[in-house]
Amino acid sequence: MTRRVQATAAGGAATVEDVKTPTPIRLDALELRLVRMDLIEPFETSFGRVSSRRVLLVRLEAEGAFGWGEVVAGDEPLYSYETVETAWHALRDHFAPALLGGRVASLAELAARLARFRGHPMARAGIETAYADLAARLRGESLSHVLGGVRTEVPVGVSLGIQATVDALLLRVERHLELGYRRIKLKIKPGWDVDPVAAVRRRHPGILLSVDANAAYTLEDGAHLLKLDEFDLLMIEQPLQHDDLLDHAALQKKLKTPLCLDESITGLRRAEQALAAGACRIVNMKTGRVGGYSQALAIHDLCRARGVPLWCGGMLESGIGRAHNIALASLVGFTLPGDISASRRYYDRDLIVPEVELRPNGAIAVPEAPGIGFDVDMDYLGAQTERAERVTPHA
Ligand code: OSB
Ligand code: MG
Repeated sequence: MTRRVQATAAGGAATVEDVKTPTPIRLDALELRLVRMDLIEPFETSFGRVSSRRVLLVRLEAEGAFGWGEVVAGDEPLYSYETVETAWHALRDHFAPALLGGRVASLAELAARLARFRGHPMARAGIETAYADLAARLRGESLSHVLGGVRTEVPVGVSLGIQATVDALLLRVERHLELGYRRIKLKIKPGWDVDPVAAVRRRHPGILLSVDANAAYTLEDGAHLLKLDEFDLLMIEQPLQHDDLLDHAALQKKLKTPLCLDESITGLRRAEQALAAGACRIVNMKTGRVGGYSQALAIHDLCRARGVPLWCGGMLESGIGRAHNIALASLVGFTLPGDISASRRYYDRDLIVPEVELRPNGAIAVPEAPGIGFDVDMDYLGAQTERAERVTPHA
């Protein structure tokens, strides 16, 4: 993996070839933890409703150092086919044995060791994110810096779930605008689309507003989706099937509003194909969905080279995944507000200290401390852990 970053925070020019540890390092152990996180209120999308979830955390140990990663898979295979259990299996039984006991010098080497395995992008990303945190800590640099980030704060928006009534939605839009969020994204599905969008747009004519269908429609609904063109939306995210490109391209031809793809962009090749086909004009980046930082950085560079707006999506992450998203969103190609909210948006208490906070200007500070830049609250983490296993090399 070779990549270029134009500017450093200091304003100079720098080239980031890869994410490297100072010297090749022996990977000693992988600790897996399933952690219970209760949401402040249920979050509903076109594919389901979640009020409590289990988060799979990965702690990679190497010669006395460690790094934290997060697997963004859910309890059920709804957003994608992965679950916390399939990721646990892939990590413990396949990825860890392929890595532990061996030395790696860079993210590219780590990715290469796993390249023969197919699929399981979220599990893969769990280990790549842990490695990047570890590498940054060993270098004594922030994760943002190691990834080639240039921003000191990242502008953010908020994703609002499907509500029982339009009034309940309007209340939540109001509340989050008051907090400073710079873009409102509404989850939509058949039966909850034009009316709530029209109501929010009527009440807030000037805001950045977008919608996300999580693949709830088909091209047959094209005429209905064209009605969304009148609301001056920033984008319509993943209206059609989760693995589709061509129907999205056909729909984009008829729509004025830019389409953004989330679920369909599963890696660099798919991103190239999506842009070549005209399937979207904006890309949502999720490190978990694309299989980790090696793919995420390559897609970032592609979008930047093509002038395609990019933003960082979210998956209801704990503070660990949230911290990774903040670091990634500090890269120059992330030109639109991300779905990276404050910890409080979803959780009463987070696994990190301090928790992620929103500035009144609707941005989140990019930490400067080494690695992800937050401490893990080991007491709370211990209290919330439902299962833990330390995987070491087979003798
Ligand atoms: O499609 O972006 C999505 C949450 C879970 C699964 C998929 C999505 C989402 C969100 C919430 O929209 C983003 C967040 O704030 O974490
Ligand atoms: Mg989405």
